[in-house]
Amino acid sequence: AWKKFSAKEFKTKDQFEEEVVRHIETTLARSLFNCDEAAAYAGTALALRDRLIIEWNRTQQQQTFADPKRVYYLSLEFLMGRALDNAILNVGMKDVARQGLEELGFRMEDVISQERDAALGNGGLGRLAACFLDSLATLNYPAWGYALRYRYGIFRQEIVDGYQVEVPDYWLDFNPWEFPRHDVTVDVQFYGGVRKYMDDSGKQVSVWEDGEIVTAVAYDAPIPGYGTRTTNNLRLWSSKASHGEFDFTKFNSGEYEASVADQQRAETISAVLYPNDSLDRGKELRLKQQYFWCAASLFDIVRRFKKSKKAWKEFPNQVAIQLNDTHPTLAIPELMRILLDQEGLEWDEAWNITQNTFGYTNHTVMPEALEKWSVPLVQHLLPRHLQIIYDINLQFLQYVERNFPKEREMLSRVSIIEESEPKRVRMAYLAVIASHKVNGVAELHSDLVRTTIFKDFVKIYGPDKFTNVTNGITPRRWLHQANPRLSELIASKLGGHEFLRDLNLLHKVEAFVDDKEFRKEFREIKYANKVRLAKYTKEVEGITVNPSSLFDIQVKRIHEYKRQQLNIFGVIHRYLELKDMSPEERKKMQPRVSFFGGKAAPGYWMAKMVIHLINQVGKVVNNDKDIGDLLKVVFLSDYNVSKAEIITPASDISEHISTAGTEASGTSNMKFVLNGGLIIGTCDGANIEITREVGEDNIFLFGNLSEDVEDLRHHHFYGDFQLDPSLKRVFDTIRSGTFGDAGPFSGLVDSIVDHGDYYLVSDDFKSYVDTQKLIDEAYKDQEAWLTKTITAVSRMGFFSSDRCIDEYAEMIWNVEPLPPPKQN
Ligand code: 26Q
Repeated sequence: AWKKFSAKEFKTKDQFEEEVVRHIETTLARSLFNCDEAAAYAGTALALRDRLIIEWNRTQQQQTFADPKRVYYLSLEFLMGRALDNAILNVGMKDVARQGLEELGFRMEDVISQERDAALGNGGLGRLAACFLDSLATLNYPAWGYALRYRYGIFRQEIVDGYQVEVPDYWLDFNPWEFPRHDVTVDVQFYGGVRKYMDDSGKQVSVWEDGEIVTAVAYDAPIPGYGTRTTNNLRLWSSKASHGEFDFTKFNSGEYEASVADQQRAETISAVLYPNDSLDRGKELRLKQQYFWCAASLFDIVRRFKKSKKAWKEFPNQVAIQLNDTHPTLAIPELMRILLDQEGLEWDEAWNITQNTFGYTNHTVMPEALEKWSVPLVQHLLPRHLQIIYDINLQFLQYVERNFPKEREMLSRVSIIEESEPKRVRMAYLAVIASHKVNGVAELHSDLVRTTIFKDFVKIYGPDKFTNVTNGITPRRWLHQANPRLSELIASKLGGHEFLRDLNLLHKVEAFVDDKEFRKEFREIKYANKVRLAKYTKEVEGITVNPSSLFDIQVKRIHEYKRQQLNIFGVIHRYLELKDMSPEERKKMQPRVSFFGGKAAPGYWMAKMVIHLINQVGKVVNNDKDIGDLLKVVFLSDYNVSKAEIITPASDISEHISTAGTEASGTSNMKFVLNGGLIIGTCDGANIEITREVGEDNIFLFGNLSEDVEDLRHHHFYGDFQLDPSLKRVFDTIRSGTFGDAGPFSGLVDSIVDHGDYYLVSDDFKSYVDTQKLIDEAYKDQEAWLTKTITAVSRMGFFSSDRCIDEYAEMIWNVEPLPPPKQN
């Protein structure tokens, strides 16, 4: 039905070609005679962009005119990946573009792969934000994303001698998707001091003055929805020196160097994405980034609200702001500052507005990963905000004291200010106190949010403030784009692509689970996707793998809690068992390829040693003549969104094996199953809900449960534990130098043997290895395996980010879709 929205479409391939050529010749000033793939990409992107802009403008005008309640999604990360493929799909031009490019002498896939990823994120949290934008537009919600325009995205990972090397990712050379708005700027203040005085009416007024000013410039990117004309906006702020008086003074008086230095210092704020997906404690520049972005975004939101000339009490009826983790928590004291100091509202009214405006999404319950900023740093950088935070805290603690007079020990526990040396601001507590809803990202995680880190707050506010919205993924990118053949197969059986807008329709696929023809095609598609990954592996990593092997994949950021070490120790164990066998025994074994991929934070030593161990094991195993195809180990370097689109459809098994209770949700688990792969996983995060949906027979669960973790750690602490004997043998092998110098690996081994095995690798080792054996057995029955995968795919409808966004809209934001007007 969406085909009829012709405004975004080219009528014919000739018209499309014409536009591509016109852009290459004029916009790019290039001759068609030396038109390479890069030029073809640029021309295609520009031609398509013209179509997007029409609907983008239309949508924004419609939103301005109708002035509905809008959603603002504040996220320091949007891991968008490539835009062209998605844009082609969403304007409904796949066939036209393919044919047109072919006539010009190009394969569409090659042209699409010319684009650099927009890699403005670390991992799950950033990719979730990108999926949410796709769903918000697809469902016609009036919504904006706000982030920073980093000049450098997440670093590129190279592997040199088996070690990770970080290379800067300068991605802006040619970015046709962004539109600088040099007329949309905000001046943001830092440092300075607060002056208080009484105004004529005797009211106390605070003025924040004498600070340094940095200017934020808006860069906008269109976010087209699928099967709709709605095209939303992602606004990225770039920092530059303000054109205030004193930089000019310097320049005029001949201090060119000092003037340029000031300029560079200002530009540094939005220069680089922090590549740490847990914490960079105490970095002043990170706090500056957070405030710069919050202040610019809030100014923009308030400016838009004020245009409507509504009373301030209407603000929460016009504006919903979602905080993606605590990174944007400064938006809270910033809104309070605007309302109190600039708009002259009374505290209670300002507080009411603030609480009803914000929602906060938590993504971790690991205490060491919760953001805390030192009070002296906040005092120095944001003196007025610190006062407001103290005032919020005072009001809150008085409320607690009044309502829980017998629980005075609770006060220091729930205080926003941690009484450490130095004192620190607990950002998560501030976010909880100032939001009307707090949500976790999977059921288990939301339970843990309520019973562990925010337990006291559940008591204070009641349970209704805390809720769950299980994460989801967009089926447009993670099914249709990544796996076009599977998407078309499903479309052919379901009579169209409607399932891409309503993923629950997938349940109809289950009717074909015994259909011979369907099964054959489904199997062929999986095989073709494995061949594609094998080809990529050969070309890029130089390793030959047999696509008939069982493909076992673990791709995600490298973290101790995600336990890639458990996986690689399991691989070593498998290698040792294979070595023990006679050639006859080996012949009965299931060939397997273990793929790994993921970046380590640059300062995270343990994670880097895990990468090194994987590469060293690969070197030995892949060249062992006894082993041959029975086991290969591949580290896929520089894992990112566009590589995930190749990797995800190629798994037979993917690994989601975090220590129970540590992975808030996980989202790649959903992607793999949706693409016809099964999971080996712990009872953690969304694995639990995936199990409920697909059925226990269609997933391989292992390991200790979340409720047992505390006890097990206790046993370790009192030295009351036995290292798993198979794991001990793995460690002995590592120590003997089988995988090269054992020195670098001592930390990995010692953390388990001597330092309490915090992530319970030893406790789960046997269960893990046994489950991998079960998988080998199950895989031998290819028919039964196929049935499992088809069944699982058909039951994945729940995990669409569309479902997720509808839940946020109803439970947290209270916003309605604004459908585009019908075209005549
Ligand atoms: C914080 C302060 C300073 C520097 C960096 C950071 C920082 C940056 C990124 C902290 C955390 C992150 C990213 C966290 C993240 O990706 N969490 C994941 O979120 C997913 C979406 O909800 C979940 O599926 C994953 O379980 C969760 O780990």
